[in-house]
Amino acid sequence: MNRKIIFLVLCLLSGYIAMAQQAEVSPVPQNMQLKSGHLSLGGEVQVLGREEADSHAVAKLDALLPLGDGKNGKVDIYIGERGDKAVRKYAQKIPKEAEGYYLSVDENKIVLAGNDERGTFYAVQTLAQLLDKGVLPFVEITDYPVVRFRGVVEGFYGTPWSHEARMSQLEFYGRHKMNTYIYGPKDDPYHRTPHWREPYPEEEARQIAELARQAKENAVDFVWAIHPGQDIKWNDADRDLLLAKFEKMYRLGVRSFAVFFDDISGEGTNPEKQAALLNYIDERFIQAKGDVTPLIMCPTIYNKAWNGQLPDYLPTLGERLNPSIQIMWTGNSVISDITLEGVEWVNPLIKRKAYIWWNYPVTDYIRDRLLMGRVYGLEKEAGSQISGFTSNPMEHPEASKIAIASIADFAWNPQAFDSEASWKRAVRDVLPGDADALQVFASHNADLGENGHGYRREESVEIQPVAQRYLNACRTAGAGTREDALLLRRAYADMVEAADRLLVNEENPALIRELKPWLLQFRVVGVSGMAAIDLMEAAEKGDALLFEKKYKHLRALQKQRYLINQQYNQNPYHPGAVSASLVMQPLADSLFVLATFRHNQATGDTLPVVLYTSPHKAYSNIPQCANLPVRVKGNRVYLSPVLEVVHWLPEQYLGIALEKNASLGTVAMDFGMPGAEVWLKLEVSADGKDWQPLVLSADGAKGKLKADAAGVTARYVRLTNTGDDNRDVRLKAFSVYLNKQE
Ligand code: BEU
Repeated sequence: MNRKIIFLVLCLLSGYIAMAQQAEVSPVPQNMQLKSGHLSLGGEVQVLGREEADSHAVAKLDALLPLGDGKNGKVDIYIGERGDKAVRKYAQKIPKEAEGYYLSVDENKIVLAGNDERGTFYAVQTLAQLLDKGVLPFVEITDYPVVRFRGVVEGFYGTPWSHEARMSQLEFYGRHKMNTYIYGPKDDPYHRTPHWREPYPEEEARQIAELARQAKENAVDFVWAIHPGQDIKWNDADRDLLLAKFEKMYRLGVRSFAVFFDDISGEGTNPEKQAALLNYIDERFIQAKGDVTPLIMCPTIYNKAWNGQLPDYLPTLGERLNPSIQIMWTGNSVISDITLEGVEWVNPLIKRKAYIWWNYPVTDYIRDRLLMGRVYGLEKEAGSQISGFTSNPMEHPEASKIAIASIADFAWNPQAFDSEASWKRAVRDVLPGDADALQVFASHNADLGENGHGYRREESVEIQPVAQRYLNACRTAGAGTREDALLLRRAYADMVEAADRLLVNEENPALIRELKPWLLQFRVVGVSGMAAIDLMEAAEKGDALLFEKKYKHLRALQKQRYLINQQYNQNPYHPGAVSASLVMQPLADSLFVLATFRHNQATGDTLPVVLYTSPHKAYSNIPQCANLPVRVKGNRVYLSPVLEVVHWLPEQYLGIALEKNASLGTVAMDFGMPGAEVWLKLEVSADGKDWQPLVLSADGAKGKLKADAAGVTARYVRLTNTGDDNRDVRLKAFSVYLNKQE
């Protein structure tokens, strides 16, 4: 072969490879064959079938296409659903699965053929991803989703998403081939007790109608959920009020409905009554309307760990609920991975495939955190054994999109799901211009820290082995290697750079607003890390002047961290913003402690090594409460509240173990029920062995409790269920006020 020919072949090949690399489609199609060659859409484009095809798909297609100038020849686009005239010729190629589609691009035509309307819409979405500056690769795709219902359940406690955020989410779901958005924010009073029986005020009603329209345009079912269980009366009056509310929502344009019975106690938990009500709604409303999608319900026992509390509950639902009603399920526990073993356990009990309510990336039980890491812990094999997969997100809608995009990828094609690649693609999708900076931030803001559910995530994965090695070396040999110090310095510097860039990013202002407290904290951790390595090296060299300078800097940075925590994100549950808390922040703290200790030993100085963290622990043998973080605000030491109902068995106790004996003030508690002082006993102890009772009394009419512990010095404070009954309570508050004199 002469040189010219080789050069030509190489050019063609590299052009083809470049095109093939660009032709990345997410979710990954079931079958995609890229061919050599490409089609330029610069010329005249004729769309055939637009009258019969799904109107939303046609609208998206029109928005996509440049108007032809006739220069590049003619391209025909055939669009439509199975049976439509324009695509009849391709009937054999269209997959039979719901929402499936066939797409092909060749020299002079494009085929977008759906098995149904959503299929056509998704064919256009795929086309949009393939299209790069008016050029398409030659390709043939047959594609369909494995999980039937894919999307998001806005089901968290805390500030509900804004209307604008929801509008943006619905467009995002359409692009990512998600077909479901379930509206169920716990803090919307018209969704839940106390106002579920009442219609929405005018403005909220208008917004819901707008969301229903936006959902339709983006091929998403807008599912409106009601949460009546905490105060429902099992009578005709409440049943009719619930139906009347559904009817009102129907008139606003809602065509999909759900009823939630999660996190309730008392009468409402009765499975026979729940099933009877749901079947009634199903028959009289859902099926009777004719244009409403299958009813969805969230059970009271929504995870395997709770099955023992009411063993008849799930089989009763399985037996009695009409087969078309979907049953939601969070997995083996409230917050858990989704495994094949787990869904194979529940499916026979409920006599249908579970509809997953995945509690990720929700942060309502750890509100000082962001979960921006990669999505993992979803077993591919579970995909075909579930009917739906919805993600419960963070109250930060833009930041949640990173996890949501990966969940869309998993649910569409679990076998092809590549967690790492999907994560990086999602980061690029959310912030293309500063994706590298956001990737750095996301990789260090992923773990949940200690929490009541015990769920954890990997964080700072690439640098973690270096951090570990460096710290070990400092501990054992007094110093780490230069190479490791350099790698760590670079990683901390990357954090600072990423924070600086993101803080002034203007590409996605909504995202930056959400991230701001964590970006500020992230930056401080980055600077602290670099200063901590300097401090360690100063201690190693015995350079007292440099040590003192760096020590002061680190103390100032620790104070900044503390102040950000006191100033930003001041929710009443878990105030503040914690960042890079699994690897990078603990490394900076450990180096600070180690270096200061060494310096003090060598010089006889007594520089304090106190960190601004809570040294106190939960003290409980109730499984739901044993790992609760203990927080400090001023002189108040308190347990993180629990969102779920807490099942408190006789003789089980709940309390706080202080770091050391302290002089106490008052103890204040709230279990969301009156009369708890009758079956509870409050005690304090200095050593955890000898206990002294305190007088417990009701604090006002609302079920709060208090005890005066002035003059008592103790380390342990506990409350025990002294009755014979299991108690279902809400752990809203358990606070020990320390004596201000201390
Ligand atoms: C996540 O903290 C979370 C857990 C549950 N208590 C609630 N219900 C279900 O998971 C079914 C959910 O609303 C809440 O966001």
